[in-house]
Amino acid sequence: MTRTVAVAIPRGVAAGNGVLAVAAAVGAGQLVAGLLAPGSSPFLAVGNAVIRLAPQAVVDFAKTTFGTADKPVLLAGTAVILLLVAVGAGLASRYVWTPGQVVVGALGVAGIAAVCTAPTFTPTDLVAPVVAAAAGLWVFRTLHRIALEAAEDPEAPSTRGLPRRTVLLGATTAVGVGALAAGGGGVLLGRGSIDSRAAVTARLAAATITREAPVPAGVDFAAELGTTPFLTSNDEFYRIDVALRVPQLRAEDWRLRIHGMVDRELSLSFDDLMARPLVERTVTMTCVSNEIGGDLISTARFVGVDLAAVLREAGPHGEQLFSTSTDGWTAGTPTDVVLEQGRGALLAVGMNGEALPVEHGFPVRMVVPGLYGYVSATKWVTDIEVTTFDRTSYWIDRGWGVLGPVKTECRIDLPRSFGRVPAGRVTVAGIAWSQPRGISGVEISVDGGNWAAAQLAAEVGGDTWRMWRAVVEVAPGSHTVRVRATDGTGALQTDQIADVVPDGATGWPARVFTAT
Ligand SMILES: Nc1nc2c(c(=O)[nH]1)N[C@H]1C(S)=C(S)[C@@H](COP(=O)(O)O)O[C@H]1N2
Ligand SMILES: [Mo]
Repeated sequence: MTRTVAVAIPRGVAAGNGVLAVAAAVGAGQLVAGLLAPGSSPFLAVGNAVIRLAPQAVVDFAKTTFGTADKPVLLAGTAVILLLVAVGAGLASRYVWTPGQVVVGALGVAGIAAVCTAPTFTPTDLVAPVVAAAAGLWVFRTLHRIALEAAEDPEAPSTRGLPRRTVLLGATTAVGVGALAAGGGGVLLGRGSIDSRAAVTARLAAATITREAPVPAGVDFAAELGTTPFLTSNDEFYRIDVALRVPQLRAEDWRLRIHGMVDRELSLSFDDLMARPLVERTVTMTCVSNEIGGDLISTARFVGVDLAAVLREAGPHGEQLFSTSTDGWTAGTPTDVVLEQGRGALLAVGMNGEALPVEHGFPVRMVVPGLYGYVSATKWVTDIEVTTFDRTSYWIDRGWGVLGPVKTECRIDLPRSFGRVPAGRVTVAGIAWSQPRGISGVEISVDGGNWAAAQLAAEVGGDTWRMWRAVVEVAPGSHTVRVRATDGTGALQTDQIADVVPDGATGWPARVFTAT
């Protein structure tokens, strides 16, 4: 009786293939992320997702054990897990390539999922994890074929004429060197702005800043109800931009030119900006594309220079401030709004105690409370031309409204959409906003019944959102809760339903839930 023994790749080589395939994926992802957007690195995204999803106990353990090094330690932990999975993928494929390929593919999907679910996701962020997954799959498949051929007969010539063993050695070396070079290159590409950002963060920590009062207690119900926290962390802050490549600037190289219909042209360096009075302002930013119930709204403590003061020095005579970012994006802001007494527009350099994150406009962006971002919040801003409204900016050319004032709106966070809650006393909670007018009241109605006042959280100011909550009595069954807000001037939020195009959605939000 004859028996054919299947050829197996030696264990060490098989494990090495798994590691090299995953290294190639990580390296390629890092390189593309370095070129396009540092935040789209699939490795970092997986690491951040691990941190986001990790049980609180693990995060607390890391914090108390490693202090401020908790993040690098969690990332290193992610790397170790990745390494073990990679070894497993290689070992699973000693005979045929499929099992390992499935594991490498699953890692690729995890990378894509982690990038997509990052709060700062924009579609171009997809490029890096997709390239990473493709690189991993291709390298695994290729190395597997070469290794299997070499295992069959190491000395036999390959298609290229060299002994198969030599081809295997060459291929693994090439992949290893390539992965390291790509990964290292990717890290280096983002280095300039990363170093510059760290320097700005340090300068801000030492700078004299006119601070606002600390955020008072009772501004949100995050601790009790798990609802939206008053301040949004930089990682969680919504993000909108159209840049194919996130501009990676250095503060040292930055200049802002203010020109056009002005008495005196100004050209400011970053040092010029830092030499001016720095103020802190807590602002809720909103995107005009935020649907009813959407999450394109966040709040941060910005630090920067008063934009109106800078502008008055230039002596503006045109109705529009046409601002341009280094990526070519443009916005048009009404001059009178920026100059309005108490409006508080900023050339912002800091966000929640750090320099602006690269994705949020490092080193300098505009922030104008009360205007949607598309007409005011230019990131990576380097040019402001005072002009008329004849010149049209990026989103105006695409059919959006010219003025862009924020509309009074609210959102229901609790109960969760189509959530199930025990019948009886049910907590309804959410957010309302109407920058810069503020919120003076929120009412809720269950199943079309009377409107009842919700309890408002402590108020910070007109430029920020305000949290609200209410308790309602409901019988078992399906219910609809509806909410409406009143702004600081006493005007009730409109019930007219409007689409986000051209100047912001309106309508009273409703939510259906089931009491059991
Ligand atoms: N350079 C640049 N700045 C930009 C944009 C952009 O696409 N490019 N988008 C604007 C829009 S539409 C909004 S809502 C805000 C979002 O700012 P954020 O990404 O920091 O949340 O930035 C504004 N500034
Ligand atoms: Mo926006």
